[in-house]
Amino acid sequence: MSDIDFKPKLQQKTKLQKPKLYKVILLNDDYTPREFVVLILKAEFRLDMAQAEVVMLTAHQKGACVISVYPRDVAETKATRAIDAASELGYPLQLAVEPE
Ligand code: TYC
Repeated sequence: MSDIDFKPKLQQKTKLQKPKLYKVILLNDDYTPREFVVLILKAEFRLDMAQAEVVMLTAHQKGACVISVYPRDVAETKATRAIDAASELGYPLQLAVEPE
């Protein structure tokens, strides 16, 4: 008789966790030019012109607008890059990252 064990192994019980998603939120201010906000939304967050204008105007009128959701490291990197690009030009643009 063969020594090979064909019995099924114990089922793995550990369930894979769904990766948590984080919102990147655009915050309004009185100084950053609208055109620059639209530019950042297109370049960093890959929004098209129409989406970028809606998000920018919503933040402008309501104070804040969710841009999109991402895994934590992507959300933080994108928010930081947007803030840094604005800051280099002297604009006070701020973005927040929050769990979904
Ligand atoms: N409120 C700015 C202005 O009137 C434009 C602006 C919109 C700035 C959205 C930030 O998240 C923002 N120039």
